[in-house]
Order: sequence, then C-alpha cells, then structure tokens
Amino acid sequence: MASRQPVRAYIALGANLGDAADTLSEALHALAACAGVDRVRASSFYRTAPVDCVGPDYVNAVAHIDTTLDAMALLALLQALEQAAGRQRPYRNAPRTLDLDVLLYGSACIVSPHLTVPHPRMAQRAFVLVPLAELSPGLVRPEQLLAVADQPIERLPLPHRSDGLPPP
Ligand code: A4P
Ligand code: MG
Repeated sequence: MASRQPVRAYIALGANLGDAADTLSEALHALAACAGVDRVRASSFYRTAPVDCVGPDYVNAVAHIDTTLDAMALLALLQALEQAAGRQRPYRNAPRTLDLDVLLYGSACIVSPHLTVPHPRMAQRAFVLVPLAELSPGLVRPEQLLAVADQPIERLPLPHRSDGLPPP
C-alpha cells in the first residue's frame, strides 16, 4: 500500500492537575516516539488563567507535527496519550492531567461527531493563539492576539532542546 503524504497538524496541549509542565513534556516526547508522527516541534510553555472554568492555573503549549496518520487516527492517538496520563472527564471543562486537541490538520475542514477541525474555539483563546503565534507567526493575525489580550498568560522560562522539545 502506498504511504500517505505527511500532513502538518497543530496540537494544543493543556494541563492543570499534577505536575502540568512535566506532563506536557512527557506527552511531547511520547508523541515524537509514535509511528506516523515526525518532526515534533513545540512552543514555549505558558502559565494561563482558566478560561470558561474554575480551578488551578493551566500550563498550555502548542506543537506542530508532520504525520501520516489520518485525522481520526491522530485524534485516537492523542486520546490514548491523555488516558496514559490519567485523564478523567467528570464534567465539561473539568481540571485535567492532560488535554490534547487537534487545532489544525493541514488545510482540512472537518465536521464530524467526534472531530471538528479547525478547533472551533481556538480563535477565542489566548492559551492557543499566543503559543501558536510563537511557533508559526504567519498563522495568527495581530488583531486576533489583540482580541484576547485581556486573558492572563505568562511564558514560562523552560529550557528547550535544539529540536524544539523541552528536556525529558
Ligand atoms: N473533539 C471534537 N473536535 C476535537 C478536536 N479538534 N480535538 C471532541 C480534540 N477533540 C475534539 O474533548 C471532548 C470531545 O471533543 C472529545 O470526545 C472529542 O471527540 P475533551 O478532551 O473531553 O474535552 P475538552 O478538550 O476540554 O473539550 P473542548 O470542548 O474542546 O474544550 P475547550 O473549548 O478546548 O476548553 N483554560 C485554560 N487556561 N487552558 C486550557 O487548556 N481548556 C479548556 C477546554 C477550558 N479552559 C481552559 C483550557
Ligand atoms: Mg480535548
């Protein structure tokens, strides 16, 4: 069977239970080790105030990958990584050990019962737009950043390896 052409996908990472920065770091390394996933590159990590929910501050980041997985297979992989990190879903927007959302999958527009891409709320969230603009400035317009400038967000001074991944 011919292999698929890789697609660049953008992933939002978030956590606000446990050692969130550590969990994000481990998730990035786990993602990089997965079959069908190549060239993982991550933004800085950011401390962010909860949006549309209450609870501890989050650590958020955005990564891009080149992947030969189709979009549904990528979602399944991200959900498996969430499960491995002990993710529980007691109610909507509950505090979480790890959340991995598909922001973009190439230029695809997908509306299905389990996957909507681009992520429908990404333009409303500084915790997505600020790390996304750091990683791929061409994908975020200045007026989009201005629109979320009231949402508290602080870049964390984590060291990064040269391949874009934070240290394990
Ligand atoms: N689903 C549909 N589209 C997607 C997609 N593009 N990526 C479905 C991932 N999943 C997608 O997801 C619920 C369902 O969405 C899944 O079954 C999947 O099939 P979930 O992981 O259980 O919950 P979620 O990601 O929290 O849901 P949702 O509605 O996407 O939440 P939001 O709108 O992303 O908000 N504040 C800060 N500071 N930082 C955060 O990270 N996160 C949220 C979640 C709220 N406030 C936050 C943060
Ligand atoms: Mg999610």
